[in-house]
Amino acid sequence: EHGITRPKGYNVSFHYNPDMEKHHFGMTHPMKPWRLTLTKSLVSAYGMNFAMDNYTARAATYEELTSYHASDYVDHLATVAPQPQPLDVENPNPDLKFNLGGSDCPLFEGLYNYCSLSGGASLDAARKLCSNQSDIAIAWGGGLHHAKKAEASGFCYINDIVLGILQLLRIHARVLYIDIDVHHGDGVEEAFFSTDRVMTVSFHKYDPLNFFPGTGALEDNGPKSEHNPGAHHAINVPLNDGINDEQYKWLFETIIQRVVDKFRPGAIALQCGADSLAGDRLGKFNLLVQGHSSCVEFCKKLGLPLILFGGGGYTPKNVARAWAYETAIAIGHQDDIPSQIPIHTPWRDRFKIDSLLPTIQQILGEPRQNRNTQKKLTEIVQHVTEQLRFVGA
Ligand code: ZLV
Ligand code: CA
Ligand code: ZN
Repeated sequence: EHGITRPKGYNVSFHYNPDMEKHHFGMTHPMKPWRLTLTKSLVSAYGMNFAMDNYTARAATYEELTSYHASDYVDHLATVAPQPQPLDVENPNPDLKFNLGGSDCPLFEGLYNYCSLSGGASLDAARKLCSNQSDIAIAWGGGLHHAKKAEASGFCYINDIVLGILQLLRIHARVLYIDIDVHHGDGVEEAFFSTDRVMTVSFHKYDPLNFFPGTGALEDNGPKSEHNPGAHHAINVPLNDGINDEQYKWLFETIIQRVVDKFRPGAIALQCGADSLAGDRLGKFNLLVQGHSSCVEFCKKLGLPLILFGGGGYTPKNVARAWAYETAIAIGHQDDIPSQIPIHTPWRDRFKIDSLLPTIQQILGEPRQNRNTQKKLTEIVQHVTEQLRFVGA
């Protein structure tokens, strides 16, 4: 007996397609679709599937993909031949059409299928919220926030988040987008740059010359022209290496509460990129699953329709822990699931440590130096508060 029961009068849907993991970006590429299998295996081992509606996501159609993306770009994605692996060492980034085929966005076998499955899951999740069949809809295979209208970028080809938000905008006057991936959510910010119906808030490491994508400064808040409705509707929270749970939770809750009070969204889209966790292969923060997931818990408590997307996350065992624990929060079982990874979990040995919520010492030994001062964090909150004076709903 697992004891994981369905929350009464509250519906959570889980949108996933196991075919996503059949796709490989290449041996040395940090993006590992297999992390989704590891996540699903942990979610199932805890018996969480008994407390949710589980859907095998379908592939998004051409018409759905072109509801945001340029048709010549989608046509190219659908027909382009996979490039030989590995890349030519002499010329790793040859003439890139739509930024495809370089080392960040390789052309692998089945790419179009992979993109359509990620988009299909996010669209299904958004539609479950629109039809009131779900209170929280989860799409861990989505969250690919760098993809542009006619260009691939940073491991992202199709912006499933934009597709999902466009669905939410059919029902809701205003949608709040929040992004806790360690990278700036530039693609989503750009898509809704000129509208006051979507407010975007990204928390990220900001180091323009050394960290991808280099955008997302505190002062970048949307179009500079006051006549453009999108002015003041982009919020950026630039951070340095080593931020901890306590600081992140304080920043997140202070900023999001003020944003919600002023903007009054009808729904929230939360990108839960797990590369902001301590021990990530690309990220350099000191967040534990507890700090990361406190963002999900806070958003849930706001009581608005909520869609949870995946995103980055390059140490699969940590990604699976975070997204499984965040699934537990969605169904309200975070306090009654065992703190040990269940013994029958497939690939249990991949987790290395038995605990679902390891300490910073277990993950890193010594935590990374924290380069965020309280003074800087206070300045950020002050700047955001000033921006919000221009936002009224
Ligand atoms: O987590 O990449 O730095 C959402 C997400 O936000 C770059 N790319 C660009 C700019 C110059 N290039 C470097 C090219 C690197 C190509 C291969 C790697 C291979 C091994 C290890 C690390 C990387 C890598 N690439 C690290 N950072 C990059 C970024 C892209 C980051 C995308 C984050 C995506 C899913
Ligand atoms: Ca972010
Ligand atoms: Zn990322």
